[in-house]
Amino acid sequence: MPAYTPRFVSKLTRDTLALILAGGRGSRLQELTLWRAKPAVPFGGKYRIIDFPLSNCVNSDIRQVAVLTQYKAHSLIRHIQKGWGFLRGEFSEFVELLPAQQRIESSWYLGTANAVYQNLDILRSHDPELVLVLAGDHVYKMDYGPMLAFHVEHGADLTVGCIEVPVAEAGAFGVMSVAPDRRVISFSEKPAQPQGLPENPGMALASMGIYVFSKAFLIEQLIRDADNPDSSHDFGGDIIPSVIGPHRVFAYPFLDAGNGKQAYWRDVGTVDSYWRANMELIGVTPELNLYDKDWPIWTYQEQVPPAKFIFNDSDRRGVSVDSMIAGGCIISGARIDHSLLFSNVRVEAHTRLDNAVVLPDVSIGPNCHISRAVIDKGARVPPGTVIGADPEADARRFRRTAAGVVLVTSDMLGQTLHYA
Ligand code: ADQ
Ligand code: ADP
Repeated sequence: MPAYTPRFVSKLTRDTLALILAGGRGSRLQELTLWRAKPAVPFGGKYRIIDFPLSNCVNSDIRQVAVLTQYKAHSLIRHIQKGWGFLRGEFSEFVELLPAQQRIESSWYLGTANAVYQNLDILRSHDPELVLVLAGDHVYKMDYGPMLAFHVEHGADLTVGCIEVPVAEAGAFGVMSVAPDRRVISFSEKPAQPQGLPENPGMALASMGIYVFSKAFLIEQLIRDADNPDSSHDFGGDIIPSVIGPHRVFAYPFLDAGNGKQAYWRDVGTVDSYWRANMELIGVTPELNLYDKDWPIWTYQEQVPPAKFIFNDSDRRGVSVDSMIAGGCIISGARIDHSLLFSNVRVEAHTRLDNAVVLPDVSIGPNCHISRAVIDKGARVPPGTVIGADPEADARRFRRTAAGVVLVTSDMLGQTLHYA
């Protein structure tokens, strides 16, 4: 790849508007997205998923960002308003919220392309050179600068970020094939029979759902698509397939800058993948390093006191091993193994947790044993609750996945207060 002067890339990032699509429900996350949009789902002990693409923008020096919201956006909007107001308006930096129901057609966004189309006036008024369209619901660390540079270097109209995924999983993605110069020659959205790569038939080239458009080209395509009565107004389903061939569409491979291998990228679209991605963070050297000072993940978190452990002499509990425990937690005479506790979690005496992901503001009473579970925000787990020992009992009261992860929400515990 050619070497870019820093000024070349920094000029591109300065002239880029990022649009983060954050309107999808993410229904495969089940009750985790009953009261909140998927981008607002808590992740990694103190973040929400949207913090990852937002941090990627800021760390890539893209500081003109609009977030398009729709489904159950209340907690998402509140999080962004509280946590992402630090950009400097006087330098034309902003994170702007664009809720669906306030836009021109006074209707909800249809597909992803329609969401952008409804904001054409805002796009025009910012007048960027390039538009970076991102999904608000993926967990990854990515410097978008090299992708913008790739777009310009290749004289592209549209550049699609891509990764390799096993063919067996590729049906959930847009799947492409590319020429040796990385020009996209075919693209099918969620194909029933995805094509493997010629050099590696077990893997397919999948779209990450992130796109760089030249602004004029994007506007032209959105207007054309809006006039098409047969379109579902979706980038992956409609716009991209229709521009391959007549226009210059390229695939940008998302590789780790350090070792050139496939970089960390997670959809966390199901309860199982959500639980697993959180569990991975506890490992000694997880693929997603949250402690990387070069790529901080920004967020909003209320001011809370340090985590506190109260040792109980009678059964030697009040300890936490192989775990991540956020601020504000109080572990009083309980034992926590290989678990991730978000902020303000209370765990009482003689309780044991292992392989648990516990979202903020949960309280767990005494004498509980909880294993392989996700406990949703604000849940109050009554004394003596056992989760993870009897699959049938778990499935009756809670949601138990095929892989045996149990999701517990306050609704399932009969509590009427929801915490988004
Ligand atoms: P999907 O995973 O199906 O496919 P989609 O439902 O189109 O993704 O959502 C993309 C993003 O837009 C998400 O962040 C979602 O929250 C948001 N979104 C969805 N509908 C919206 C709306 N009406 N208004 C605002 N935001 C909305 C896409 C691509 C595939 C690609 C995968 C990668 O279509 O080609 O492979 O992403 O995950
Ligand atoms: P919090 O207690 O975390 O401040 P809010 O009361 O602000 O939560 O609600 C956050 C989100 O959850 C909102 O989007 C709201 O629509 C949804 N929500 C909470 N409780 C209910 C309810 N009883 N009925 C419908 N929606 C609810």
